Amino acid sequence: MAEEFRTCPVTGFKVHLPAEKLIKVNGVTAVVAILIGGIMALLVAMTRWETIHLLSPLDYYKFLTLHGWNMLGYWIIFFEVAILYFTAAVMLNCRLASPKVGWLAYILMLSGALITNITVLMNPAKNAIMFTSYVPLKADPLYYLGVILFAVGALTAVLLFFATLHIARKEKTYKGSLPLVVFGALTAAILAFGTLFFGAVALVPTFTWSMDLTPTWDALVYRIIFWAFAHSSQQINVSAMIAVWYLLAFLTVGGTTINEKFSRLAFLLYILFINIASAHHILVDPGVTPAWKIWNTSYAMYAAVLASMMHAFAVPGAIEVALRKKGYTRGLFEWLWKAPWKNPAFSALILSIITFGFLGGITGVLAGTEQLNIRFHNTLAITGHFHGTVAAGTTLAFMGLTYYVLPLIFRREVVGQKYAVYQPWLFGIGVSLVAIGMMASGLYGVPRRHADLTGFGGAGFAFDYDPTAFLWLSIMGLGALLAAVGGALYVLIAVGTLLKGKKL
Ligand code: HEM
Ligand SMILES: [Cu+2]
Repeated sequence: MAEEFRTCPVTGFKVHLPAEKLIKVNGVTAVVAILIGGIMALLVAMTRWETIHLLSPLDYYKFLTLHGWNMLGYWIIFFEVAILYFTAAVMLNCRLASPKVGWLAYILMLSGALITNITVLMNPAKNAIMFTSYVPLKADPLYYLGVILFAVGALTAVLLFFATLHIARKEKTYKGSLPLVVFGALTAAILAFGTLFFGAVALVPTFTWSMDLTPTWDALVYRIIFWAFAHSSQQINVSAMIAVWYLLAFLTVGGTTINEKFSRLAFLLYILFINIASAHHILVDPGVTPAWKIWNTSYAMYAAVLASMMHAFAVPGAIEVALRKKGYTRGLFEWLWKAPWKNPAFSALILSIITFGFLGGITGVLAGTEQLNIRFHNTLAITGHFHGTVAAGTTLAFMGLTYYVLPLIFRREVVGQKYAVYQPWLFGIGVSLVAIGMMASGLYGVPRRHADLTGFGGAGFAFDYDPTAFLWLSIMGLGALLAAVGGALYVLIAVGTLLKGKKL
């Protein structure tokens, strides 16, 4: 079956053509999802910007639900499936275990995504319950069915990744131990496996309850199980993002980690500790004891945070060593000034590291502390935190990788390179302002998920905000406009390259 492969002239990888097709289709779907999610982002942000206050409450909740699902669900996970196939098949010169199963996974995920999107659009009054789907909010059964189909599809893709690794090992398609990037993807896949198990425990009974087949959930128990699923799923994103950091350090400047064991140990810490740290989501819930919460969000959480800090040394270290080897050795920082800043993949990588660490990471450690959590809980500050981690960090890393996927997998020259140079900066600075504006206004008491900040929907009570809160909301709004330009540029460049890029 030699005709099923081609050899990449740049990297020398043996590329399995059916795997390549699946990487393409999952990647394109991810870009469509970020387009939809991005339009919704702008609408929602223009509503939270109090001076503009664009949407009615119903439209706000409709678009907020769709923004959450299309960004955190579909953009991120379709892209991750493409990464899994790329690491297991392409990077190991192996055939994908079963392309048919890959297509099945894709069809399940796509139909699930469409079903959930359509149920929210058609009947927002009932179905705009946001992706946390907290009981006793009860959507139409189709909403949950869509979520379950999507999750089963993602699980199928993860199993296909494992099967492909098994073949690669059996047929000895690579030498030595698993490359670090593949090891990172494997970490993500292992976490995904456990995560999707808890996803099933949370959502299948909710689905049967929505059809009145089973009794109601205890809301407290639901939240505990839901977060065992939804927090761990963020850890998949972190692991995948960091695998991409190592990959981009190599692709952009030829950097490899100074100490393989150190980096592998850091991935291992995620597997061991990150799942327990989910308790930061239930710190204000009654039901679990303070002692357990404090143990969990202190010791267990710090073991996981340590892992991120190890990577945060290893990746810039790899970049520095590689650039010094190229001769940039003057002073402490010549390597940094002479780095390939015009390469959008490089600037996206650096912005991803900075935003993830400084905006997302630090605020996460603060908000996840028992004693401080009450200041953050259900305020816009939480939304600010995860726009630092996943909206800025993970998204920027995936955007950066796209600039290599286009020539290497789609085999087309990237169009609009002149604009591509600015794309990560526009998006990165924009989302950073969004995150900072959200965090600051949240600490002045601005709630998250609220369309009517001052009137509270006529609920009959008032809250006097410090006027500074509104200033920060404006900064969030201006950041949203900037991020929208950067996001639109990304979609334009990606789609433009697919349609018009010169064939390589
Ligand atoms: C153009 C860039 C973006 C802007 C301007 C933006 C803006 C917003 C705003 C204003 C909210 C509503 C907060 C509230 O009212 O409670 C929100 C929520 C959210 N955003 Fe974004 N966002 C952007 C990108 C992203 C990305 C890339 C992701 C994920 C990868 C993401 C994930 C989420 C999630 C999960 C929520 C919470 C939804 C909920 O509460 O159910 N956003 N975003
Ligand atoms: Cu969490």
